[in-house]
Amino acid sequence: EEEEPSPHGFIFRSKLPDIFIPNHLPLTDYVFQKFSGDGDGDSTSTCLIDGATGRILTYADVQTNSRRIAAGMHRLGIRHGDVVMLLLPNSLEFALSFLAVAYLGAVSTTANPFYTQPEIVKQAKASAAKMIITKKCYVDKLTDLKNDGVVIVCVDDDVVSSTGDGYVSFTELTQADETELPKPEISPEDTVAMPYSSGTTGLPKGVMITHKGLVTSIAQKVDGENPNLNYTANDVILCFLPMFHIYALDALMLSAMRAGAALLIVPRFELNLVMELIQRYKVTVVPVAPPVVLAFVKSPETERYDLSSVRMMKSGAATLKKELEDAVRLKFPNAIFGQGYGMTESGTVSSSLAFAKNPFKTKSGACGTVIRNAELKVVDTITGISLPRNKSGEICVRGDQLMKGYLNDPEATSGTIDKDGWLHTGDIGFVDDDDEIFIVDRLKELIKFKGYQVAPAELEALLISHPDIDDAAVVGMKDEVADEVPVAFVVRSEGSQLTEDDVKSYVNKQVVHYKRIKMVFFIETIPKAVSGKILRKDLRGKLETECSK
Ligand code: 4UU
Repeated sequence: EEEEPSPHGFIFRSKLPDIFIPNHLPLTDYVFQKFSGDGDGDSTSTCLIDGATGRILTYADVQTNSRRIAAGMHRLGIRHGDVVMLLLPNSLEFALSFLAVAYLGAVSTTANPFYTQPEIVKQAKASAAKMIITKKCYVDKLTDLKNDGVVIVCVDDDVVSSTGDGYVSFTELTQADETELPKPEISPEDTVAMPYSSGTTGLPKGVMITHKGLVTSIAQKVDGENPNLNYTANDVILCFLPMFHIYALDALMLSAMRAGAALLIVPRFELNLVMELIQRYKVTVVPVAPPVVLAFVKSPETERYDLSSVRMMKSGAATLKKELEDAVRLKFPNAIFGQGYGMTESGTVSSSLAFAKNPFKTKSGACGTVIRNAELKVVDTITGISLPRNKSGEICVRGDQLMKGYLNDPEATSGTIDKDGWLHTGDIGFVDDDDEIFIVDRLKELIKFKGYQVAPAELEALLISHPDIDDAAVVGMKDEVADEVPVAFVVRSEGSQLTEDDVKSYVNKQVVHYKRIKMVFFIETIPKAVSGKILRKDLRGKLETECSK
């Protein structure tokens, strides 16, 4: 039976009813609402556990500490609207610093601490960061920024302040007096988080996520009588996914806090350590990305640990093969498994209703159902007309959870969010008869290595900067473990003897490990449309023929 589109076309909504979302509140007021005034939260309950040291912070501790840090940042000159870069691995300090910045009405720009110096400098300059919170082992990459007047704070430096080397100790912030914290007038439209993402095209850009956007995104998952993602005060949520990325920041850290759950923070994914922690802390929720699912499935050691406490396992950030999903279910017999699908620019787009308090039956391979208080449509990539169920097209999403825009880039913003408020994800998928979303392809140029973003344009710019390279293009090649790896097509300048190894070593030392080029193909010309756009489909096609040789 054919469905009739509304006058606005086919629009999909959650099966869960819309709820009231208090997105007029500043982020920290909303996140800790249960722990203020007549809220029913228990401030002595565990908020954060440091998996590395076993240190525990209660909800009261987290609020006090982050307000002190905010007062300390204020004393060092950070004001409403200023940008602070968090260059930290997953840690208590990451969480506290993020909240401190939010209390001030300032903006956290988050970055991978493994970034190379040029990658960090680019983001710090583009975002006009005034302060960087980091660890001593990374300060060598920050010398130029420090010389330019950026305040560098080290979380593991116990020497209090400016003892000659010019770095500030984090203890100077944590020992500040929280009664000195000013009460800035925070507007719901103020940016609070600014991760970098390349979106559908081009170089990484600052994604301006507002208080209203984040509050909405969190509420869409964990609020309401029947929350879509049923985190409770009894949950211990494992966090090894990187906190600088929107998935962990929004769907783990802040959502856990809103629900009053405990977040067990792990600096990085190490399978046996993670299983040991699950057993020791009786972890109930394990958010993962596909490569982690693969690690669990392949490990013969899962049986050595008691993983029976896990009741929920959610995968996101990249495509998960159905066979892998089916295989991991067997290893976590007490866990509901499902996916979430999201994007830096949009927060969570969809989440499995298997995680709802009153769950729905769901299918393996689905990425969930569109989040509540939002709209989703699937549009024909050529005509832009919205499509009915079971027809593939570009997924578009609308709602208060979307980013405000890209920093200083109105063109990229209007190329992503159209005049009617629809964000075009650059993902190809469809909605089935049960409202479940399936992602089948990617329209945008983004490459995802184990769920990490690799922007082809960034690597192409580096390649073209080589004197022996006339032109270049980078595309993703399918890979068993990483899902996709970046490979380059290179046009050598006339007479050049440049080798594959030359190209790789030139680029790879300038970028973080997952952006490293894995293969180089020398060609005569890069196929381009008349507009100058690289015809990536043609190159991917070439790859298939090259690799089957
Ligand atoms: C196939 O990866 C993310 C965000 C993930 C996320 C966020 C909140 C997951 C669950 C959640 O609750 O962001 P980015 O910006 O790094 O990458 C976005 C892109 C998507 O456009 C899509 O191409 O990553 C891909 N992607 C997925 N692909 C994300 N999730 C999925 C998925 N299946 N489940």
